[in-house]
Amino acid sequence: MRIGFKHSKTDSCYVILLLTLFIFLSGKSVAQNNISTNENRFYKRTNVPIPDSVMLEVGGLAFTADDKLGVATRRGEIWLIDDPYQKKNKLPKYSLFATGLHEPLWLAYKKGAFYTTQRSELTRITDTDHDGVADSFHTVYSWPISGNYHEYSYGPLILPNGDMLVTLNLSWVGRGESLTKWRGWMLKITDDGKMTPFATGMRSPAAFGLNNKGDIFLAENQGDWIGSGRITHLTSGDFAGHPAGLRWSGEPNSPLDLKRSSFPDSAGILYDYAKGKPHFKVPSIWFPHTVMGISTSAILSINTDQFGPFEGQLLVGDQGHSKIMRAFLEQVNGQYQGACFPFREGFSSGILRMAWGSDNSLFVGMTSRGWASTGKDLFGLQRLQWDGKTPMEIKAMRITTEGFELEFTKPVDKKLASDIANYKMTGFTYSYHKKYGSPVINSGNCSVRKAEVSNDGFKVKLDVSGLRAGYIHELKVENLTATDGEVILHPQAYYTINSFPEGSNHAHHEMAHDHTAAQTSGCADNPAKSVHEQPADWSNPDITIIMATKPGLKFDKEVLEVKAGAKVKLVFNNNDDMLHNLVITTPGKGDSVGQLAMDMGLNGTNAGYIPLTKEVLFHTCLIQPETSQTIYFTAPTPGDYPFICSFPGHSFVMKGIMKIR
Ligand SMILES: [Cu+2]
Repeated sequence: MRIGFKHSKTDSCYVILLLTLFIFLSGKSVAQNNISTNENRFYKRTNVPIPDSVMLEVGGLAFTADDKLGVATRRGEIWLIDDPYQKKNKLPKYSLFATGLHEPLWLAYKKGAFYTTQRSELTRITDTDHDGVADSFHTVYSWPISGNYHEYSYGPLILPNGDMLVTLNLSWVGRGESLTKWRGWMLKITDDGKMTPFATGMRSPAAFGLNNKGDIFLAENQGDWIGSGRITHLTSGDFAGHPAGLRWSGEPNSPLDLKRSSFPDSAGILYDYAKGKPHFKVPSIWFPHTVMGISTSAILSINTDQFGPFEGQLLVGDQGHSKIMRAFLEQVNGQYQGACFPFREGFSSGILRMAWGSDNSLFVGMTSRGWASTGKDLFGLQRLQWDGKTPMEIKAMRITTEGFELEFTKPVDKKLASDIANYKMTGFTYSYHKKYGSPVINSGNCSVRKAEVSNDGFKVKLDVSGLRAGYIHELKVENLTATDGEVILHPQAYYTINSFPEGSNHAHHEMAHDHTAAQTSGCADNPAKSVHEQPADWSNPDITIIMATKPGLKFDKEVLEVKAGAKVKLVFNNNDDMLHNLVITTPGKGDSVGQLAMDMGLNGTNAGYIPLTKEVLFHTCLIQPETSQTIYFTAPTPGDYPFICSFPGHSFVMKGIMKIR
């Protein structure tokens, strides 16, 4: 097969030209672009060229023993990439190793064989006659499927002893449901096909990985019962929070006997509800929705000092926001907790998988079809290389009896770092309920009362009041630089407290919290823009528009035609499996309103991601999956009015135009 490359050049002039064009075209994105440009000073990103004929929608990445990069695609292929580093040749060499697999979303390599999960089985794939093409597809273990589209399967993660872990997504029927056996579970499978149910409580467990101690961490995605993305430490018999998989906890080989029927529709906050329930695991680290991604997707441990100053930490990818976060974990009273930080943003498509090259560069495999991502490409393969320079970052954040200790990658300017005015901290958490997602609840400021810099300047001890167990603590540092004047690259961190260290003054630290105060997902403050009852002076609407969602993050209509001055009734049916809204903007302002919503951060969830701007004309609230909302408005003067879903990351694809004539 002849495999040709058209756009193979990753010429830096071309990249700079594109970047300049992008900045020019989207003034609002300049701040974000600066972050990406600054990150690039330390971690250089390059494209691994992909031949024109290959649709490399990456499902899985795995290096072979002879250092070829295996790539499983969502189209059911496995490609082998020879010299992905482009050391020997200007272009890497692609060869097709296997075809016809059923949506493999992972790839692993062990003792000369590839392993992947297809929808309904764990498969071992080998090239027994050594001609470079797979000829043996062996079913290691299989499980039933109902045919529901949401029954993705992931893995295997290969454990140090050679056993393998796979996870099975819940089916989606307006809520996460386990329609067939072991959906919502992590299963342990041996090479000879012996299966042991390992843990449950999963909803959409697209990724899991080992830290440098060999402990297992599971990444979850926001959904019903899951307020936000997170990583959770799992051992055998653990329950990670979504009750649907408990349908099978009565099976003879189930490692736990928690009953699904014991869950109320709304259970306060996860941390409190889990108290005293053995094996009910709370997240080790929450990744606050939209500020630290929207769909955690890949976990990889940094086990080298050749990738910057973060050895021992985890990298966590994000599909929807095309970025990578960094996680620092510590054990307090035997339980994992810690902080997450931004690491690198601006990848070309939605990140699903990451793999280490033999030279300690990071390969990042991407796909966005049907799921959308801030990276505009349909798929991609990129590579990150550390250039040996140390970025000024918060390297670690540890809890202490008084508050926190921050460790920096370089010595801090002592005068700036000892000024308590340069630290802002807020605590908040999420609701644990059968509804989809959660607003930010029980938000409360913490007060930083003292900041003490260590003699070598690498550490700052913060004395903080108002810390709460079961809460995420947002830290923002301002005006802080290294002694050499370098500005901190990512001045924020999110620390999840599950346990206070011995000797902490709990009574002093724990604020009373009021669970009944959980708000529902809000709407913006201006009710005139979101009228939910037919106005009293209308006898009838002039036009009724029924708008719905369709798969692939789309509205079902992209063009609406309405007469100026018409009384419009607009019914928005969210028949998708995630939260959406519908926002009509002033002419030409769809993208900028989308960007404003993206920048709302933690405040966004409670405002339904409706920015307070006159560029927003009319809107629905952010509505739950499988629900509907109707708004009434009078069509403005003639023009082309964009409509978007302003949920961060959706507006790039979920949009259309209302033509008023
Ligand atoms: Cu949306």
